Amino acid sequence: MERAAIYHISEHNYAYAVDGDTLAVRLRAKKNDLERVVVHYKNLYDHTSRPKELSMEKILSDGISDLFEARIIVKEKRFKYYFELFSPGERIFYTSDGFLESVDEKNCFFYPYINDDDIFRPPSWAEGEIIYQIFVDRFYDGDPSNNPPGTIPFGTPPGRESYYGGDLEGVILKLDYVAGLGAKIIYLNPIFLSNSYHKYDIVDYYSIDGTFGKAEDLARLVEAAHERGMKVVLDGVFNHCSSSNPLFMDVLERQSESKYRDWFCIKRFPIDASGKNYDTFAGLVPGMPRLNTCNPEVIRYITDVVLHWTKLFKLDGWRLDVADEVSHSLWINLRRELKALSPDILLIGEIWNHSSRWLQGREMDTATNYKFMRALHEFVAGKIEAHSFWERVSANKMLYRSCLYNYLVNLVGSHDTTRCRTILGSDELHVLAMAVNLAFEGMPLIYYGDEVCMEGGFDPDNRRAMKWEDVNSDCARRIGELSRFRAGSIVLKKGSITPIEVGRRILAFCREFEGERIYFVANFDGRECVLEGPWRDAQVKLGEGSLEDGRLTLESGRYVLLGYK
Ligand code: ARE
Repeated sequence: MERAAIYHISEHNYAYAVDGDTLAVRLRAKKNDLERVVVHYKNLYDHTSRPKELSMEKILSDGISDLFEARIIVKEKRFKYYFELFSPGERIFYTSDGFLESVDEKNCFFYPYINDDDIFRPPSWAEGEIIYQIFVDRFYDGDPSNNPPGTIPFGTPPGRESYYGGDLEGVILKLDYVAGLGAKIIYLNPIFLSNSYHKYDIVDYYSIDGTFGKAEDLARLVEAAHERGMKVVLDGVFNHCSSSNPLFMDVLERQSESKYRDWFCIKRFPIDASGKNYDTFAGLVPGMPRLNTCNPEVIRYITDVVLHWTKLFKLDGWRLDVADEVSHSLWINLRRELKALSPDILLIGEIWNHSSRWLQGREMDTATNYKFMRALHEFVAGKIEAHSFWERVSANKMLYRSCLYNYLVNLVGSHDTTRCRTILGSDELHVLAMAVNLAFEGMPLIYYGDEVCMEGGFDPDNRRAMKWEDVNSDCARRIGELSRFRAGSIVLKKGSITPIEVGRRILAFCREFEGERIYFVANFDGRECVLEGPWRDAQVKLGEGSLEDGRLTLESGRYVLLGYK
């Protein structure tokens, strides 16, 4: 037994409350080292009865380790527990005092008490649902009267400060199109008053930018979305504001005499708008002075902004910009007050790397899963094979609580990345990548235009105006039929996922929910494949494969969904 590889700690993602009396416990070990893991557990204050025991399930395996999980129930909500590990020819107890041949109660791990606010549940309405991301200026110009001077026509290549006239009225007019994709959630890039086209530098948090419309337009948009059973998520940019925001302008004018001097990250005075002596977004953009999100006054101000818009328009969620640089104290306060107002609101953190620090139940409900995007792009581009893709996915999942697996926001691209279609180089590969995401566990995000195979290089070219002329293309048809299927499938939205390794360039997995199974198989192999798998007596539900005597014939560049009844 490789004891040095054995790991458990009674907190974070290794011991977490899943219900008032139910604790999930996890143990990590070297891959294939342990034959069995048993957890012995009982009420912390029970000093007489024998502990209960439960075999732990191996839930994940990456290239080097296995992760075991079990859910133990103690009605008194107070837990003490230890593990019994079995490998060929060896059995040992693993306790808070290390490896022991025999266990005394004082050696146990302890989880003293499950308080209600220890239980972390993202809002159930969002589980597995499709998010459609709209960069408003580039989507549809529903009201030309609000177009700023110099607005350019759709189809013109974007510059660094281009305006196309897209607006909230345009989103309203295209709601049926978005609903037709099966998207439950509409995520709008920033819409508050800003001097830039992208509006990630807010001048006034209490005004809708006039080039997008008025507050009543947002009200109509939310109402129209709700009438279609859809939800609206706004983009909250609170890590920084614009250097033209009156809050910062006051500091520029009054310097250290300003009452807002501690609302920003000022290194020393004097400061000037060139970025001298103050911190900014990424430390690189003078026009985006960083807010001091540890300051209680800033926390109050931002929390009030979010409460204001949420209450006014019955918003369903917020995507929180640069979430990993804003203080935890701000997010903790914001979640507490926002969930008190609207318990089912969805909080999505924009985080590009490992994000479980923000997913402990006191801050975000979920986060962008760019690690999934990178693994998928590398697989599709042939840089890694299927086995490595699954190892990357599993290693990433080990960092998160199981309750998050159908909530992580999986994406093939966004307004911050080169378009997926451009990275992968062909409609065929792009459609397959979109199909993988739409069949995968998690909340699949469709960045506007990706569903019609739009191209685009790095920012700003990845924000070209929507190509409405392509919405009836073959690419759009194939992606649309799968997104609609997913939207109607409880298995794809709420099911588990199990990799099926049937080829180096084949991505295949089983989705299962309450006994119902759907298999997804995508052929990236460059040639037709005939594949044997666990789908023996299934039928083709969607896609372009054929199944005979359990053998699946799938052309290269095609995917298939297999299922029963
Ligand atoms: C644009 C150009 C820049 C140029 C700048 C000049 O992209 O190259 O220097 O203009 O002004 C917004 C606009 C961008 C604009 C940017 C700065 O949308 O067009 O840049 O403001 O003015 C990191 C952050 C992540 C952030 C990305 C961009 O962690 O939060 O960088 N994403 C959000 C929004 C952006 C927005 C901002 C933040 C600023 O989604 O749209 O940009 O509010 C690795 C790192 C990540 C890093 C990622 C991308 O993966 O691990 O941390 O993300 O690369 O750089």
